[in-house]
Formats: sequence, structure tokens, C-alpha cells
Amino acid sequence: MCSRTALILMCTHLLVSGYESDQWPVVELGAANISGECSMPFLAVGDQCLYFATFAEVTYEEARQMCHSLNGELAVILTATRLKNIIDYLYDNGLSAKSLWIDGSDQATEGEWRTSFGEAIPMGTPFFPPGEPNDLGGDEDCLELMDAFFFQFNDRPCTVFRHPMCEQQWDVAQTERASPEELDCPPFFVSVGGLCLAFMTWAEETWADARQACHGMSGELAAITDIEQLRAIYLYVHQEGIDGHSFWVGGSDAATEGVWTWRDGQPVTMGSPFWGFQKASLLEPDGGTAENCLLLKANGAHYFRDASCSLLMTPLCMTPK
Ligand SMILES: [Ca+2]
Ligand SMILES: [Ca+2]
Ligand SMILES: [Ca+2]
Ligand SMILES: [Ca+2]
Repeated sequence: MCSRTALILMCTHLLVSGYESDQWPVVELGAANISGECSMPFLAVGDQCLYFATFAEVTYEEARQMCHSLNGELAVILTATRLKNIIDYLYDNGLSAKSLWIDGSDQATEGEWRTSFGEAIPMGTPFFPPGEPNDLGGDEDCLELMDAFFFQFNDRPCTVFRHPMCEQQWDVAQTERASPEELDCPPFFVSVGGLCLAFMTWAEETWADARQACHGMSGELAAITDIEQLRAIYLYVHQEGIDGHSFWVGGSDAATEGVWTWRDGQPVTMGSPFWGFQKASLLEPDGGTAENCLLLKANGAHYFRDASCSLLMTPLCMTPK
């Protein structure tokens, strides 16, 4: 097992030698990697630890955030060998009808393709097919492995929905993330405001179904009990570019109209500055019995709002305390 402190070179050597001797065990998608080199849910593919989030179809920014929630980044493919290993893996595992987001963008300067770490994306064969990247419509700034191109690179509008392909980050990410209040959160959960939170940008659910989705991740809809937590969530969703989502959290007054509680029975703090307003001097909650669920509303700067529980919104989950 390569611990977080183990030398990356040693781990890489083990992975490469294992690959060359053709001794990789066959691993099911999403199953634990029994080679022991990659952390859950990542799998060894060539000398990389990768995760193919084929259950989710999201924008490029949302894909990045999901990878961050796994202590990863979108997968970096800078060598022909890595590309070949990945293409083989996709076909061998029946993933051949899935286009995937990988790390690469020319958003900063049109035509200058770089990873999020600033490395140049290789152009030409065998990475791109002829004529790509073509910035079709002047709007293609994000990098995908495209199924119809047999998983060669293509530039795409960053707003289309693709499956995230994440890569485990070793020492670099660990150093960048080091901070006193950083929690060690399980896969899909990130440390934000002293909580382990999962921003499920790939899902749109009613409040009740959002709760079920959290339970499915051994979590619960988030309880935001400290204003610093609301501040941290606001900063995080903007930093990650997922502020277009409205999030269901765990507050409700369905049991007794006007009495708002979190799912553990604790009272929801009322009033400003937790709760927002549509119009001056009309602070939420304002919906009476028609609005019994607590929403962090995108076009309300993610202040608390009461809303109809049947709206389809993004679940925001937390791990049990
Ligand atoms: Ca472009
Ligand atoms: Ca293109
Ligand atoms: Ca109500
Ligand atoms: Ca309302």
C-alpha cells in the first residue's frame, strides 16, 4: 500500500512493473482495486489511479468539483502510452459509449491548451484526430475523450454533460489541501466549513429523494447550524464554479408549520443572516404550508429559502457527526 507519505516514485515503479509483467488482476468498475495501490474508488490503469464516474453526466466545472471531492483532479493524459492504456481499459470494460471529461482547457487563452496545473496539452497524433481542436462555434474550450472519435481528444463547450474521469492526486494535492481545519472526508465528500459535505451536482431530486440519495452515501441532508458554515459553502460553490445549483439541505417544517428543524431534531436558526428575501422587508420563510423544505437558492446567493418539497434540486449531504 502506498501511503500518502510514500514516495510517488516508488509507487509508480510498482505500478509500472506490475503492468509490464501483465499481472494486473481484472477489476470491476467501481470495485475496490485489489492491487492495493490506489485509494477507493480509484482503479489502477497503467501507471495512473483513475475513477470513471459513469453514473454522472455533468459540466466540466462540475466534473472538476466531483474529482476534488475524491481528493483528485480531472485525469491528466500527456503521454501516448497513458492514452493507449486508458482507451484499452474503456473498451475492455464496456465503457465504449461514454464520452469523458479530462483535464484540459483553453479558456484562459484561446488555442492554448493547458491542464489545471499549467502543463501544455499535446497536439496532433495520436491525441487529436485531424481537424481538432476546432473551437466549433467559437465556444469549445474544454477537453473530452470522445466516444465517436474512439476516445481521441476533442474540444467541447464546457457546459455540455459528460462523465468525469478523475485521477487520484498524490503529494501535490495533499500539500495544497493542507490546512488546520481540513477534515479527512470519505469519497465524494469535501471538507467545507468544518463539515464533510457532498455536493451531488449530478442529481436533481425532490427533497425526500435527495434525502434518500444522502442516505445512499451513508450521509444525511446537511444541517447548517453556524453562519461560518453558510459562508464557507457560499465561497466553495463559487470557487468551484457550481454556484448555478440550488441545494436541498436538511431543514423542514413539515411536521409543524413554522417550526423548522434539522433531521436530528435540532432547531433551524431563524432570521437574518441565515434566511434570504425576495423583496425588501419580506424575509423568508414566506410560503406557509406550500413550502416546507429548506433550500440554498442559486439566484438567492444561497441564503436559506423555504420552497416546495417537490421541486427538483441538487442534494447537499453531510456525513454523520
Ligand atoms: Ca477553444
Ligand atoms: Ca471540437
Ligand atoms: Ca412551511
Ligand atoms: Ca419561500
